[in-house]
Amino acid sequence: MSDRDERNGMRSRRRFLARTGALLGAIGVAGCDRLSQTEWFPRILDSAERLNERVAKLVTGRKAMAQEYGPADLSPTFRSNGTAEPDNAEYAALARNGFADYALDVGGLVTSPRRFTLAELRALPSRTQITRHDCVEGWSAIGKWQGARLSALLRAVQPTPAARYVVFHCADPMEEGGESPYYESIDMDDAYHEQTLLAYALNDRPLPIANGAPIRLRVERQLGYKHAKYVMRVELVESFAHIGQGRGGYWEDQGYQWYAGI
Ligand SMILES: Nc1nc2c(c(=O)[nH]1)N[C@H]1C(S)=C(S)[C@@H](COP(=O)(O)O)O[C@H]1N2
Ligand SMILES: [Mo]
Repeated sequence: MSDRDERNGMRSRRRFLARTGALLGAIGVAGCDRLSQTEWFPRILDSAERLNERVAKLVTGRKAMAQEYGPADLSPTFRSNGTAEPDNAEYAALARNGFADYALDVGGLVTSPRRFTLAELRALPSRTQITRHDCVEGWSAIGKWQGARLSALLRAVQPTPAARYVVFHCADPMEEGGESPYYESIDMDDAYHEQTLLAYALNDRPLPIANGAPIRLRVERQLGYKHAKYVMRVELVESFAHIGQGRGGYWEDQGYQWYAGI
């Protein structure tokens, strides 16, 4: 979306809010007693409620929380999907050493690019949440995730005003010969969302390799393929046209939607 589109969006949103206010105002002025005796009044109320719901979505939509569950809801096992172990010699060497030498590279459109060791990531403000993971292939699992809030990491590197997306570059090659590593991207709304984490623990244990060790993204309002595993590098960009085939993710390049909201 261009800035102009965004401004137009804001303007029509304001117009919509003004119209809704006028409608609710009219109901108030007319008085409830007489109105409630008419046959059409309940229907108006009903549609006002639907309008309110739409207004609420417009105002809070991208900040709304994904449902969280309790310990009793945890799936007995959290299955692995896609890559279960990256076919990458550099990654294998890190894994052999228990990821002691791992560092997450954060750069692109940021004021202070830097690398974060696992200890530094664990020291960032964190969050623990029990959520349901939904894969387009038709399975779900509930797991307990702990990780650094992506918002905290971003505050540390200070994205420039031009930054519009966060890109996650992964360790697993998706083609023979080490080509086309898995990657994903999200916009700034999801990047600053309270439940968006760089997770380092699953069900109170260090993240297993099968689930993306040492760091994987949790972006709870979206489908499974957005949750990049084996994240090695985070890049802030204005556009992802120059990355992969330009659609913002490995599966997006194969035709999946970029915004996979649930
Ligand atoms: N790097 C990487 N990330 C990935 C994938 C992958 O193959 N490689 N698969 C995606 C898909 S389709 C799903 S459903 C989830 C699976 O996460 P899990 O292995 O923890 O179940 O990871 C996503 N992230
Ligand atoms: Mo998936």
